[in-house]
Amino acid sequence: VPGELLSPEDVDDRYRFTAKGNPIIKHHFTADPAAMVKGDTLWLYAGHDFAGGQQGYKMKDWIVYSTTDLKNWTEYPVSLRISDFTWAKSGDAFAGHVTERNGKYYWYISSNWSGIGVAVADRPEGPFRDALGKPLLTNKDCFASSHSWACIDPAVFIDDDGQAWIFWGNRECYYAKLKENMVEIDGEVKQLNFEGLAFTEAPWVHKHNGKYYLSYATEFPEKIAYAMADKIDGPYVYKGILNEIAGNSNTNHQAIVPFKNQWYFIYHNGGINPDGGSFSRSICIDTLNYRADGTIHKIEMTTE
Ligand code: FUB
Repeated sequence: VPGELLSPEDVDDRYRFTAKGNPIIKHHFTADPAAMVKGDTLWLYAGHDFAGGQQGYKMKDWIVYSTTDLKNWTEYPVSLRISDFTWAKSGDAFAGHVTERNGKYYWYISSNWSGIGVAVADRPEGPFRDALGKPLLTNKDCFASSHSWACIDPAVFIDDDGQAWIFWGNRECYYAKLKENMVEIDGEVKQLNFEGLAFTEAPWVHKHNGKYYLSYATEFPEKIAYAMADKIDGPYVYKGILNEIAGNSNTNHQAIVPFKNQWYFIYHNGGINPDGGSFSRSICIDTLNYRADGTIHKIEMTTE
């Protein structure tokens, strides 16, 4: 049933399905993709939207998927709910990001008004548990902010030298180093300033041929813009729009990963008829291709 919440009680096994074009998942509404590649498997961590008719971003849990060929997918029983974070008073399962370090999997999540937390698991599909029992970052870490939901949308990047970084924000983009344990901020929180179209939310950092790429949602309805830098903390040089407004969804939120010799752009639209829309979103995957100078061709959104 589209949008219906899964729970361990009613899902006793993994659910397998075959993607037929975009959106790739048609039996749930899914949003805010975060992807992690490990060996021959792409792991997809998704927000779980409600079925059509819902107003507002009021998701209660996240869902984990895996694939080895982007066609045949496995969905796992829900392993992380916003209620697992007792401090997340607003109870909205906003965007997250998963990364691995030293054999543990860290799922950074955000909750509207409550901040950013981190859950940890021994396996990529979970079960995950709140690692801290308190937020990792709160609105007071968004020192330049004029509004109360600035502390959302974490994106973590572990650089080649082993240093982990976390980026996040709404209206302003913040960043900090993470300690080796991945659950403590190391040093100062800083604000990232860059020219070009204004930052709305959804930062994602990746590296290609020695260059750093910061992609992010801009304007509203959102497009995805990107900037490039020689160092992870900038200065970032604005390069343009990477992805236009994704159909009938006001938000756009990207994950960018290499998988089996091709880069992919994973995002959401409101593409399931008749119920899809800004609050009932669906994850899509398209290819991402670089030019010789390192800039990126605009994403061609497909339905095939
Ligand atoms: O899904 C809730 C919020 O909408 C996310 O945190 C933002 O990135 C936007 O997609």
